[in-house]
Amino acid sequence: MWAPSYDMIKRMSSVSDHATSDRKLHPFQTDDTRLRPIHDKVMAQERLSADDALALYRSGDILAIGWLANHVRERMHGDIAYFNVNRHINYTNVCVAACRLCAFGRKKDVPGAYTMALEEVWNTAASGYTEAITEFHIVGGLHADLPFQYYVDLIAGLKERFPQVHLKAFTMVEIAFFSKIGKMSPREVLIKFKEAGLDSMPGGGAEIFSDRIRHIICDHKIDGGQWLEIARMAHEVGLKSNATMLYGHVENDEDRVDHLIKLRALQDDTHGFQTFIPLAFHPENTPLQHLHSTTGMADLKQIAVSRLVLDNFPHIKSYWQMVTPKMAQITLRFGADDIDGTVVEEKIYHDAGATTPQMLRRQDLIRLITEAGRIPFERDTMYRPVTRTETTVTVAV
Ligand code: V47
Repeated sequence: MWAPSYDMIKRMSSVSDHATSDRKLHPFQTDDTRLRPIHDKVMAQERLSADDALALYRSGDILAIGWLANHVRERMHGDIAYFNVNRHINYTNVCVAACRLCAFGRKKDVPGAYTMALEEVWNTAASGYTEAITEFHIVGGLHADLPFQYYVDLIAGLKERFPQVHLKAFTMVEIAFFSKIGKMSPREVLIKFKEAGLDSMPGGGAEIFSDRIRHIICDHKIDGGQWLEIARMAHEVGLKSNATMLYGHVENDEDRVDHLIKLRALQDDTHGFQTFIPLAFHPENTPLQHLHSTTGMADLKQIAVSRLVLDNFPHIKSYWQMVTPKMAQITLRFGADDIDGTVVEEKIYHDAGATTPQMLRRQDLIRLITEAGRIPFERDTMYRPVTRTETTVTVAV
């Protein structure tokens, strides 16, 4: 995987007025004695335990936790903050699963249900943004009637029409579903998609691995063990993926710790995860709409704890659509090194009441990052640098 060298990070840091890499580390301060041994481990680059993770969740000293996460983030990435120019495509919202966490899925034939013909997928891919896109992020509902070939053609057709664009498509949950429809193993499905042009996979559908919580929020989805098993297979067949965690609903601290530790263990085995993305639950228009939205404190802490516990994940993404652009900007000082991309069209959170804009322009992302005192780094999906001139876009390989 391409990654900026330490020298490159230093060089880039020294060209920004806002960047702060050369400053002296200000001292760690806390009045929470539970954080002292965690500080010592972080400085010694020792792995944090599940108990350490619990202590972090239970501490109110957000500035001390942020200090620690920021220290690790700067050790890994200096002042660089990544973003990309991408477009989301949700090919259908028809879904057999009826998850309580979701406001996006619809039963077939109800008002608002849609399924794109392949021609519409091509048109959507080409619409809505003037700058060259480097990634399509493609996910959809679990549609009982679409044939397996639809998905193969969708990938192959996009690759043929947009050969320069990286195709990051289908969650582990979709792969499990397609394997039933196509009557083949998940591994065979992954290989078929890879042959058709699939480049990597997004991190969705992981939710929270705990069975107790999955029964409440998404009882028709594959279980946590199956999600991890399919992620392992994807990595084994040579597909990188992301991982997510949905937080801020009915889970507790232990459930979140369990989720992070399971991801970390799989990553030790495969090194196939690129980025971890904590997703703040949006309750509106879901069967769980009596729950509250997450608070700023919970969002900041989740990013920071993720950075500290997932020591083997290269990147922690603060998805601006989820936590708002303003909060995503602040998280760049609390452990996040990536704020995702232009997105262009977002349906999953907007159906669940998100009030964020549908898209940000490349310039907006750059401004958010620069004003956070970080160095904007346009990446492709594999974190390689993207350079643009007036007429071309080039990815360094
Ligand atoms: O899996 C669904 C979540 C996920 C709601 O890999 C909800 O780069 C909050 O995975 N409130 C899909 N969350 C989005 C996703 C993602 C997004 C951006 C980047 C990447 C990446 C992945 O959204 C679902 C589910 O966990 N979700 N409904 C809701 N009401």
